[in-house]
Formats: sequence, structure tokens, C-alpha cells
Amino acid sequence: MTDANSPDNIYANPIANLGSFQFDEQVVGVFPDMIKRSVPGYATIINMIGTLSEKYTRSGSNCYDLGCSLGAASLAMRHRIQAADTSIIGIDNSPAMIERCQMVMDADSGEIPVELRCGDIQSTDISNASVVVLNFTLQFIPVEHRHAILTKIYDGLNSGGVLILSEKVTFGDDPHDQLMINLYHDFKRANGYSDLEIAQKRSALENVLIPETLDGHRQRLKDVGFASCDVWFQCFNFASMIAIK
Ligand code: GEK
Repeated sequence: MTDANSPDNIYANPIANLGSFQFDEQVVGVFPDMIKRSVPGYATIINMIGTLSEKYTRSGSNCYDLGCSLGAASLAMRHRIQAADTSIIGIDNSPAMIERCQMVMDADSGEIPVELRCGDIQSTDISNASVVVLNFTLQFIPVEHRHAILTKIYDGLNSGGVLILSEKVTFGDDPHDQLMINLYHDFKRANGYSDLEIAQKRSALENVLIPETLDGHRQRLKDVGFASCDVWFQCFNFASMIAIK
């Protein structure tokens, strides 16, 4: 395995049989560089997950990081939560991610316990939660399963608890959609990705990452019962929402 700080050049050369994008060992090795150069506002969102979890976490409750990857959101929570007797639970279905994430947590000095589970977020138990984070994870769940997972999150949240939902999104207005995609590709180019890398990654993610509109997300969050929800951050076609139970 490469070390976790390697530069992302997975799609730098032409790949004959692209296949679908997977969170395998190769991706784990370049993940911090990949996500920083591919998600506009990623560092801000991670930082604000810390701020929001400090504000909303109640003593004696749990915080969940669903699709935790290498634990960036878990670490932000671990270092900001002030409430006593709390636990953080990180879940990811990629064994390579969880293995590396465990090394990250073991090397970190934070005191709040972090339990890592390798499994599907659709079948994991969620209970007594103050904060649930879905930071660019729901987009990988089949659309028809999204209502069920959000219902489970809603049921597992305590009253006054929050869901932080970050997603790549689309827009109903086609010219605006195209403008956001073009600006996003400019962002990737400015971060050193070539046109070939952008095109091959896009093709590998087709049918794997399924974005929806912000209105679609708002409607589903209301349908499952959230009392209040809306966007707190957006840059181009990447947005983060907060939903309060
Ligand atoms: C971060 N939140 O750095 N069950 C569990 N995990 C899943 C599932 C599933 N059904 N589907 C996908 N994943 C992180 C970034 S990355 C986003 C999240 C990205 C996991 C998958 O293995 C990967 O680690 C993560 O969700 C999505 O704040 O790479 O665009």
C-alpha cells in the first residue's frame, strides 16, 4: 500500500478498461489528496462539522460518521466536542478504508472514544444520537434506498439532534447545471488535474455517484420528519445541509 499522503494520479494515464470507481487500497493510498483536490470547500466543511458537533452534542450521547473514510469528520468532532461521556462511531464498508482509519485514530491523541465499524451504513444500528454526519456518502447509496437510511437516522437521533448531509448536487435548470459543472472542472484543473484525469474519473463515477437536486434532498428530509432543514454551505455543485430533529 502507498502511504496515505501520496498524490492522486490514479487517472493520469489512459486506462483501457476503466471499470467502476471503488474505494479500494489504491484509492485509500491517495485519498486525502484526492478529496482535497476534488471537493470544493472540503476543508471548510470538515472544520464546520467540528463547530456544529460542539454546538449540538449532548452529554451521554453518540455521534455518527457514516461513510467515514479516513475519519476526517470523526477527528473534527473528537477535537471539538465538549460534552461529557460521548462516543463517536465511524462506519465504512471499505475494509481498506477502515483499516487505515483505525491507524489514524490510534495515532491521534483525542480522548473521546472512537469505535470503527466495517459495514454497510444501511444495516448499522443508530441510537441515542446527537449528531449524524453523512459527508459525501449518501450519493453512493442507490436512490431507492435513501429514504430508508434517512428514516433510520431520524429515528436514531434524539430530539434537537442534527444530521449534517453533504452531497454533490445537480440543478433542474440545464444551463445552470452546465455552468456549475464547468466551474467545477475549472476548479479541478486549477488543482492540477488534466482533462484526461477529469474525463476518466467522471466516467468511472457514472452510475456509482448519483447526485440529486437540493429540492429533492429538502423534500426527502421533510418527508422523513425533520422539523427544519436547509443548506448551510455551497460551492458550485457541492453543498452541505443541516437538518434538525
Ligand atoms: C470524509 N465522509 O472524508 N456503507 C458504508 N460506507 C459506504 C457505503 C455504504 N453503503 N457506500 C459508500 N461508502 C468522508 C468522505 S467518501 C466521499 C466520504 C468521496 C463509503 C466509501 O467506502 C467511502 O469511504 C465513503 O463512503 C465516501 O469526510 O470519496 O467522494
